[in-house]
Amino acid sequence: MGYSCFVFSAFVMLLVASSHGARVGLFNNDVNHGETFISWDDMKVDEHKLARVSSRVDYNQSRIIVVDKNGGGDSVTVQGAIDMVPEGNKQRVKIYILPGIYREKVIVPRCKPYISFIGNEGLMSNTIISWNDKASDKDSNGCELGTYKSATVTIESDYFCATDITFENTVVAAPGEYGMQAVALRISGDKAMFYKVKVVGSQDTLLDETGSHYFYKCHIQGSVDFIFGRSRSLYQDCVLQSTAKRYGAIAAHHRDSPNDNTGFSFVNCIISGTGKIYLGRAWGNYSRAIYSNCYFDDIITPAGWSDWNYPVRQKTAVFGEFQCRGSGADTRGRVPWSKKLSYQEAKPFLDMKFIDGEQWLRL
Ligand SMILES: *[C@@H]1O[C@H](CO)[C@@H](O)[C@H](O)[C@H]1NC(C)=O
Ligand SMILES: CC(=O)N[C@H]1CO[C@H](CO)[C@@H](O)[C@@H]1O
Repeated sequence: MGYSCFVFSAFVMLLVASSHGARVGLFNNDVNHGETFISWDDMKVDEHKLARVSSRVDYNQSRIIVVDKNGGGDSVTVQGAIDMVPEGNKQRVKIYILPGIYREKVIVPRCKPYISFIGNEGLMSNTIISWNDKASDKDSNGCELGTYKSATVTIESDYFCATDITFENTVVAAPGEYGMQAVALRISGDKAMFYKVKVVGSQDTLLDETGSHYFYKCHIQGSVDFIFGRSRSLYQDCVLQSTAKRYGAIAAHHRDSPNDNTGFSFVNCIISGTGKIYLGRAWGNYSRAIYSNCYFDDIITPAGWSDWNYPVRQKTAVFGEFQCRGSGADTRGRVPWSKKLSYQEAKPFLDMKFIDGEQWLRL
């Protein structure tokens, strides 16, 4: 990773030096504000400042890079904007993406922290990053991509945030069909926030891979295991939209030890669409998923939870519901090894403390 990052950024430096000489000065990394947290300012741009290229700095000296597919900004692609950010970046860089469908695969490498993606305020469907790779597609060497590399947008760096934008993978999986896993968003960086972001796919939509993440007022759509990975994440006030035909599942959380602090906590979310679907499937012995104060449409399979055909996991998986409502929330048909939580049991999962938010979120 380090090597490819180095080579890549050396190439970018050349590119920047030749075609954007005047803008190199925008990235004076001498100043480190030490802002090791994410705030609302990081998800806003002062649009008045955008008119003059020479002063594209924003609140707290954040840099702004404008992406306009029609050529009116600093880059016509999202990846082009990321390429302008220096390796080892130490300050917030806001990538402001004008409305349109950006058909590209995007990677924010590990060595570029503090990046924001910002779309049109209040209009998350206007700015769309879209691609259509699936697990069984081949790379240039003829090897199958696999699920992880199918992602349309991959975020490897820490302190990433995004708002008012859609991440999409347009592959539609038919149940049981080989190699149809198709990730729209893959997040492996630590400490990330997604606010009013839409993630649209079918099988394996959102790879919530590793780290602590906060999804607030997001819309996540898919059919099978459409939120999966090893992260510790809070999904608050989100809509989880199932497009499953007969069978599907929302959360496939992967946890191998009772000592891992990871898990998916869904708080005050709405689950709707088509089904029937499982609330979760046990990927790993200690898989953990909790739904609290959520509304479930009549699309939840009565058993609620699956052991992934490993009955041994019934003893150790941590699957719980707390005060959910709606016709899908009737727990009478649930597998006996899932839990109906008391307030005391649910409490650690109910707010940002679950993700140590007080250490890295200032909202
Ligand atoms: C899961 O539990 C089973 C039964 O205890 C054990 O054999 C297996 O090694 C465990 N898997 C992992 C990854 O720890
Ligand atoms: C994130 C951050 O540091 N925000 C600060 C930006 O500057 C304003 C004042 O101009 C502060 O109020 C914010 O806290």
